[in-house]
Amino acid sequence: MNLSHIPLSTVGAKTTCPYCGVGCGVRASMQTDGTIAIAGDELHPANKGRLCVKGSALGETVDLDGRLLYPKMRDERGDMQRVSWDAALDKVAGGLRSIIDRHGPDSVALYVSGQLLTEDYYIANKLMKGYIGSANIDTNSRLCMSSAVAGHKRAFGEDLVPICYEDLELADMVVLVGSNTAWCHPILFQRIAKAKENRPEMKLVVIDPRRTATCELSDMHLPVKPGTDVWLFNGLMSYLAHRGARDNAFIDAHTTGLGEALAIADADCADPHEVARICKVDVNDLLAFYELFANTEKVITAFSMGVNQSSAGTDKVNSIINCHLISGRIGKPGMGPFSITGQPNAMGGREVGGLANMLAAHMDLDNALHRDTVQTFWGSPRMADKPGLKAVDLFNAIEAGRIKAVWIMATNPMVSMPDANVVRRALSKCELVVASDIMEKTDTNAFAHILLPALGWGEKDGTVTNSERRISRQRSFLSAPGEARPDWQVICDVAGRMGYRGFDFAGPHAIFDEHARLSSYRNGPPQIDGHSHRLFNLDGLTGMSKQQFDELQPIQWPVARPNNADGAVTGTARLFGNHRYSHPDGKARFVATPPRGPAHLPDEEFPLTLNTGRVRDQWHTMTRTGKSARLADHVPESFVDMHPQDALRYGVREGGLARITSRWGAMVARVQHSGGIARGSVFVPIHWNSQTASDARVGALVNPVVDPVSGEPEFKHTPVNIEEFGVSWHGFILSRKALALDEITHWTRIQGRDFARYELAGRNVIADHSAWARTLLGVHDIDADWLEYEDSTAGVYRAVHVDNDRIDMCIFLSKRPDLPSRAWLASLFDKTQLEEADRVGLLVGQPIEKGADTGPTVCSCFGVGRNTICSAVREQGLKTVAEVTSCLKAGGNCGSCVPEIKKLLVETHAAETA
Ligand SMILES: Nc1nc2c(c(=O)[nH]1)N[C@H]1C(S)=C(S)[C@@H](COP(=O)(O)OP(=O)(O)OC[C@H]3O[C@@H](n4cnc5c(=O)[nH]c(N)nc54)[C@H](O)[C@@H]3O)O[C@H]1N2
Ligand SMILES: Nc1nc2c(c(=O)[nH]1)N[C@H]1C(S)=C(S)[C@@H](COP(=O)(O)OP(=O)(O)OC[C@H]3O[C@@H](n4cnc5c(=O)[nH]c(N)nc54)[C@H](O)[C@@H]3O)O[C@H]1N2
Ligand code: SF4
Ligand SMILES: [Mo]
Repeated sequence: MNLSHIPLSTVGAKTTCPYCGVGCGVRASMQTDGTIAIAGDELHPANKGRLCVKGSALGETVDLDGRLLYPKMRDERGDMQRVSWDAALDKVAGGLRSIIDRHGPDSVALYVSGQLLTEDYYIANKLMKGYIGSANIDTNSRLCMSSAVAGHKRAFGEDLVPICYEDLELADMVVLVGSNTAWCHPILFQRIAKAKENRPEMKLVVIDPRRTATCELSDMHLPVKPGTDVWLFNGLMSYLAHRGARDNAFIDAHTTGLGEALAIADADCADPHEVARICKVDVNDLLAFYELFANTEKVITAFSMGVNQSSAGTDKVNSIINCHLISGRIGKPGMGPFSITGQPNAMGGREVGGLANMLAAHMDLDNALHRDTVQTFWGSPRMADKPGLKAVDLFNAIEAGRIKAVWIMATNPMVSMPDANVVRRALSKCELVVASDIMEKTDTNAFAHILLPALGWGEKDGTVTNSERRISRQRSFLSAPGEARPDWQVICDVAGRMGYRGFDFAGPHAIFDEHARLSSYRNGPPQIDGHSHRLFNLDGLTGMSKQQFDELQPIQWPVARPNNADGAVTGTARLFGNHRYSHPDGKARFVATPPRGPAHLPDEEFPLTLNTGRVRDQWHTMTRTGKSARLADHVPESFVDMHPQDALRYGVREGGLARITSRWGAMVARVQHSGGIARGSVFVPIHWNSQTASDARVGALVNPVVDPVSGEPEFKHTPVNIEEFGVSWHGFILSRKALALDEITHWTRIQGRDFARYELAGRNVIADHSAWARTLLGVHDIDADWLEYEDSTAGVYRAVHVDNDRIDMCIFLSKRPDLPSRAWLASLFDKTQLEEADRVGLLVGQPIEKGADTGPTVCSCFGVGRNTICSAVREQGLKTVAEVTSCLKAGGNCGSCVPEIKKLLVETHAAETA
């Protein structure tokens, strides 16, 4: 690990995890060997000391390998050259200015991210909307939370999340809709699991077309047909309305719109049998769910991407909220709808108005009073007066030449956008592409004219807001590497060079102060002239000194100004306790949600539905998690998960490669049968891209159709076809030195502890294996310690290069994908000296010693493999996860693998009794 040129600024810090929206508190401290120890912060209310495996591995991802450390600019030959900050900033500011002068403010755009800090985000939004005077700033949150935002605004009049995490523990029933919480929000899931352990009568229901790890602890799993959630929740609303579960007093006093919404729900969904047929779930299960919901007062319906990422995403959100409104289950402890946010600062971005259709501080672009409020507060020369382009339209506009400059910050659209090849075409012809990133080589950076190095986690300093509206500090504990700078500062410098005033800030604390002051500016009862009422209000956090900001403890907004003697501010755990919503009449709205399915259904040409999502140990496009060997093992390669009968039907085989195609693009992945997927659907993870694999960018296939209200793309339902990806050989390499494998038909690079692993497959015929392997690995010395074995009839070839008795590289090739265990071979790289038995094993292709093959990793924290767990279960008769943990440690740290251990226990016992 290359940590050497990070001068360590302090001994460590209390900070916040930069991954998911749970927003766990982290303690980072320096070790004497220069590495960083990571632990959960016991005092942080979100996680109370726990961390999931991604959080625990943070110390392995802050090295400088691959970092973008200096500004760079493309020269005439197309090569990136290091330049000074002055040159880069002049070029960005000059480029934007000249394009604006020629084509107007709407010809430039910013595309930003929920992984920016609130302070960065605030500045980006201010520059674009108040100074450039265009609302062409959108964010990857469009791909993520925008349906939830739109649903909240329709129902509550403002983007408000009513509940707090503690409510999940107080609930008697938690419904998880389109959320693989066990893998994507592991600490929240553990809090739910713990509550259920304490109160086994608490019910957990999962609504997801796939049987995910989250289902392992649930009481009920409804495997809905993809895209049918609105039918299911309309059916629930109708059931609640007619089975005595409606709260008429609440409805009459605090809501409007029930009549129309209920009429729509009743029209198509009053008959549970019909709903069950459409949703393809067992009608008894559906009725059991409806009954349970009707009879449980304290119920939380938590949802994430299976709901939001749909062409009916906003209606899905409102169909859920409708059920809480009709039963009056909102605004009290232990109940309410709950949008689980994805990114660490998805919420902060919404607070500063980082979406193209929002303003700042929860004000709206299409509201003249709001525009005046913000412009007056900023004292800005102009103000965008119409919504800007949303992500998909924004990249289309770049392709069409209407937008001529784009500045991309902390997001990787070449991988994460739907129909991602549009991004390639758009960026290739865009006059000015600026990218701010922490890494040098990403699929998006390949198209940039100017690269600006940003400070990353551990170096940058500011605030983020988690799913429960809790603002926490991310604190720096590493000083800036190379010439990297915080994003806010770079934007301010560009703004200054464009001639704008209003961007002089002494630091993040000063920006936060301005943001907090804006939130309370003219924010009062609407009866006061010129005021509007917004619940988002940080009045109590205004006027903090730098020291107070540095010491800020996690706090949930709204934060009122203290009226107590000691001046201590307190946040707000729950909203709507007073049943006042942000619509002008103070009431919540039922929204009619006529059900509709995915925009495009499978047909003859594209007969399967592609669902995409996340795996447990990787984060998005892998620029950070991809660096950790511990995180690489759980799911090393991209895959396409499908039903075995579909595999038979489409001529693909488990373990083999398949090519998946849609109307928009194609990719290659390895076929897998997890057992959790229904016929007709396939699932592919979103993480792999051109930096980590030859052809695994699933975004290229995804239908770019969007929800008409939110503009969020339909990432979960694209019609696709699948066929065998024929190759003549399979293989892999483990190597201490990096290799360039562009010539190979199919490859994936996987980070190992002290080596890189490459999974390979080729279409070429290898005439002379030995010569071919030596050339590929660069072992030309005929005296090298080079062991090899060949069985040409079986098409099997193995070679090992040993250097000073240590294994240096090995290559295994075979006609079939049944190659030796990588886990066992990887363990040989830890040895300073190979033993004779190892050398024999290497040539035989399996360990000589019993138990040496631990199998694929299940517990990443302690590196415990599947084989180890299964044999311990068998040999020692282990019955529970706790017994497995006490025997092998597996599952005893972050707990992310507990659902999988549970599954292994069931499978192993089933195999034994069979
Ligand atoms: N490990 C890990 N954790 C992460 C991230 C990561 O990259 N890796 N990213 C973070 C971010 S930004 C986000 S947004 C969250 C996402 O967190 P989640 O939303 O939990 O994750 P996904 O895997 O995208 O999708 C959730 C589930 O939706 C299901 N689904 C698909 N279609 C439908 C449908 O029509 N109806 C229903 N009910 N369900 C459906 C999928 O089968 C999938 O299991 O995770 C955050 N946490
Ligand atoms: N098919 C499919 N596609 C999807 C989804 C899906 O479910 N299916 N989910 C969507 C969702 S919910 C999301 S949130 C997106 C996520 O997609 P992206 O935002 O594109 O993915 P990341 O890999 O998180 O990209 C973050 C980039 O910022 C860089 N970075 C990290 N820290 C900093 C920093 O402090 N400053 C700067 N300037 N750069 C930094 C990283 O190196 C990386 O290049 O993907 C979306 N795309
Ligand atoms: S659950 Fe894991 S990834 Fe999410 S914030 Fe906590 S430690 Fe980070
Ligand atoms: Mo997300």
